Amino acid sequence: MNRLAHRSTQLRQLLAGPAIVRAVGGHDALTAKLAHAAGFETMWASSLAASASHGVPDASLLTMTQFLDIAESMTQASPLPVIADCDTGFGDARNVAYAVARYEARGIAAMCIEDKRFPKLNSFADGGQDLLPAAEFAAKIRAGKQAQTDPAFLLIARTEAFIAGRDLAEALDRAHQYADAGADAILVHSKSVHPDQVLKFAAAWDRDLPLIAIPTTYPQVTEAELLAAGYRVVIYANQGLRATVSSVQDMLRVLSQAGNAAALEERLAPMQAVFDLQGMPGAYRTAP
Ligand code: SPV
Ligand code: MG
Repeated sequence: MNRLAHRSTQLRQLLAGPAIVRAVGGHDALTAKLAHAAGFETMWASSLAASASHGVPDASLLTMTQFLDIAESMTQASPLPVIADCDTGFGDARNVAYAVARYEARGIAAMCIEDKRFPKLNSFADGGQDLLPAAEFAAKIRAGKQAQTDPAFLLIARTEAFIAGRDLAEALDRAHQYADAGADAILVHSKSVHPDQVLKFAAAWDRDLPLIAIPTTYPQVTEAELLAAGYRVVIYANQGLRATVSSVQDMLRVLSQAGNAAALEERLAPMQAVFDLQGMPGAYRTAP
């Protein structure tokens, strides 16, 4: 078995352990290496980050192949299992089945698909949050699960019920249907500024499937609180991307004003750190 084939098993082992599993969002191999070095257990191959890195809206514009290449490069670059954010699954149930086969073959640990209509818009954008009928999305989950050959591969069902303004009863009903269809975990997304929605969901959740939260708009919630409520995975989906934007913006503004690069030097990673991250062979090292 090649080394990538163990990633889904690794993720299942993490899910079976006592601690909450932390995933950090990213869009490239370098981020995966930084996440690993910072101590995270898994990576989230974020559609927002991938789209932003291409300078386009997170609106189902990139192709499956582009997302797959990114998730694979993250998988290759670090020992972490990668959970691939696959938006709506790139089409209908047949597209999901095809994607599962492709992602599994490239060593990605898990795919996550969401119950919005294609083309989707990022969950925090106004409009474009139409949901697929639950039965139609459940059929996508079933098709994906039938397509996998590695029994450890995970297909995560993400409900956008709260994002679309639906109530707790609908979110739970959808999650139950997706669990019945064979989903390996349920991601409950919320854009509330309080964690109440996701905490109430967990309090009412009565299945043995792991729950996943993305605390972007309710960052005050702690990992301990989520774990106590019943969440098994927390995804810090966009903090790395936003850190990149703010720090590159600040640095380049200073550089553009300064007339030379000395003003930045103390605040920059040394070349040696870059070489270390990319695994530059010693013979080529000429870093100052
Ligand atoms: C992503 O990181 O692409 C996500 C999370 O799907 S969110 O941006 O909150 O929709
Ligand atoms: Mg996304």
